[in-house]
Amino acid sequence: PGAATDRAVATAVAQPNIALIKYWGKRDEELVLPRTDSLSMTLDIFPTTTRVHLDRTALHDRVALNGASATGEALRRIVAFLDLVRERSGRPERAVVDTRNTVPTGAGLASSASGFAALALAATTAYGLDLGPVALSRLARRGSGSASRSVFGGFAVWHAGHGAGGPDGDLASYAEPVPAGDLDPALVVAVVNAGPKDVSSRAAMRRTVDTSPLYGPWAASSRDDLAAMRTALLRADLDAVGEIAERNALGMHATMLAARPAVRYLAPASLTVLDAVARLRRDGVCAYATMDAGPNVKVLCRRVDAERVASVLRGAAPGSTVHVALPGPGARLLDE
Ligand code: 2P0
Repeated sequence: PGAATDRAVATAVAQPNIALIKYWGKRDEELVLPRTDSLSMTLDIFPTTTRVHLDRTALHDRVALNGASATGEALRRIVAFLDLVRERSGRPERAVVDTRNTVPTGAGLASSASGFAALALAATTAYGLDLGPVALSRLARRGSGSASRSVFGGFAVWHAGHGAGGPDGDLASYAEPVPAGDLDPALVVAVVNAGPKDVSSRAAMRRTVDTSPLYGPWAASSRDDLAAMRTALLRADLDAVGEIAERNALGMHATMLAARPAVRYLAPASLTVLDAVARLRRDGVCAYATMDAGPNVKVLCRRVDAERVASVLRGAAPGSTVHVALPGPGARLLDE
């Protein structure tokens, strides 16, 4: 162990990503292997900052989320992730984790993506592992699937990989940057409700895969959407990017609505925002919506139109909070 390893402390920052081609459905729950490839844009807003330090004398990990002790499922997932890092590093120490989100947790705003990307980088560094970005992405995936993409800035594709599970499945499933042309996009985030969701995305995607007759057709069309999306990104054709993203997201929500019982994240205010986006398009503005496991709506548009789009959305859904995001950086370390 060198000096860096002996320090046994690290702080990392990561930002959420919003998928333009969605991840919805696992083929292996334990390894977090998805059924389809997905593609996202990492945002420049809502950072999560996570500090990990090793405590040689502690018998248990201690985790603070926004200053409060983590308990239950949140604690269990973080400890399970630290166990993976301990196994790989061969260091048995327990850790003290302090993580701060600037985004509402569990509201479909990708807090688990920024959270596990930041934790993966801080924890591997504190435990003396020096993983490259692809290996880091593969590890972050084990915490939360979408975290694999927040390791990278800009646009990233997460490969579903191949194989049912096991070491081969694990090795082949990671994210990497996607080549894009000269796009100048913004994502306008309309937070219509910042409260936590009733059904976790983990449970909702399981129910969708198990019971929705629309799941198979959506997964098949999502493969075509991904190929078309790669072409649209290379051509920097924002209208095509938006059109593909919107149909992929609404298709994903259709699979959930057809699940038994249905999972419905769309709220009345979500539909109001979707109507406003359709009106913007009729007025000649390039604007397309995407939605995740929550009622909030994210609108892809040109950077020059972002303030106009934001003010239209504020007017359409007066109770909402609207943020403008640009493509942001991947996970990085802060100086201690
Ligand atoms: C996505 N979502 O691609 C999709 C679209 C929500 C809707 O990734 O079970 O928190 O931890 O792997 O990553 C949310 O799912 O789920 C998500 P787990 P995760 O962004």
